[in-house]
Amino acid sequence: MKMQRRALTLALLATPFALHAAEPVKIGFLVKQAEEPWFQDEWRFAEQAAKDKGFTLVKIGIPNGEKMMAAIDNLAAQKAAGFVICAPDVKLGVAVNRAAKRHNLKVMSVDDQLVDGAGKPIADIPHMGISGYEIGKQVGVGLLEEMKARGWKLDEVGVLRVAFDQLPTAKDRTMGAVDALKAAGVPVANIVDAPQAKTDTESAFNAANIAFTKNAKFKRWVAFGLNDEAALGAVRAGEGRGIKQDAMLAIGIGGSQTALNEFTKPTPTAFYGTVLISPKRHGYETAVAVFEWATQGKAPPPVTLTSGTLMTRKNQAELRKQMGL
Ligand code: FCA
Repeated sequence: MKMQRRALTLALLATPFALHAAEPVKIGFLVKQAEEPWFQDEWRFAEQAAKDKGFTLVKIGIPNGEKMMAAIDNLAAQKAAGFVICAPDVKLGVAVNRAAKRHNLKVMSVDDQLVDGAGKPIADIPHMGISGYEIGKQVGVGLLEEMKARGWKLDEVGVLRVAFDQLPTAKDRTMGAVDALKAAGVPVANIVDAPQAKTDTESAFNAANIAFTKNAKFKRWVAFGLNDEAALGAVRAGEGRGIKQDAMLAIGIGGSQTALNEFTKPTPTAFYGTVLISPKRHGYETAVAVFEWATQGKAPPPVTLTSGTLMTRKNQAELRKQMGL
């Protein structure tokens, strides 16, 4: 009797372990723009998390709503336990939440917080993003300092805001920069909005070109947008019109390869700096959070906002090292 019970106990103990060993937990990581270096970096750190914690990461690019829904179904078919998502449109929030619940998948958003039909953040989807407004202010302050160093008069400089206002974090970021510039005395009349159709370099380039054409009276410019690609598009558009490094200054947000490529060019371009944010935290921590939520029932905090630091050619190597990048 005693022996039998012991055998039974051993068998019970062994079963879950055997199942676990045979099939590692799968966690999805869905991003809207897989070709963008920032998202490549997030994936890289999420892979690191998967290796460290012993789960399998399933990476899927979701450039539109249709691909996004197909990806969620695909994860369910693969028996994934949950996923991290940066959706192609934050207004798809309700659809994401419904699909996740239907398939019993844990879901957490990264970078872009999902909203409901009324534009309100969906409270039961945990989120990790950047503190957009604060980081935007850092962009503005960085521009002000360099304008001062160059002896530019605030009222003679055009301010190009590459805008993507349908994405709340993009609006927060760029308005933070605008507010910092306004607070320092930049005239409101000098601020030019350049709405971009998508959040990539080409769209920013097109938007900036139109804005430069319409505002030829400004001989000097500062520019920014929601990310490095937006700032870079403005820089390239300026170069095309003869507004070069001595007449233009741009600061991006990100600090991934898009920015590093500019910094390693032998001659400085108008891409003066970027606010470095952490793809390591966003990739690694969100993947671990969903894994632990699915396997241990430990729900992630509702909202985590990460900070940034101004990075230029001068401090890039040191700063990236400090952040473990
Ligand atoms: C958004 C942007 C990305 C990146 C990320 C942190 O998703 O589109 O470029 O800045 O936030």
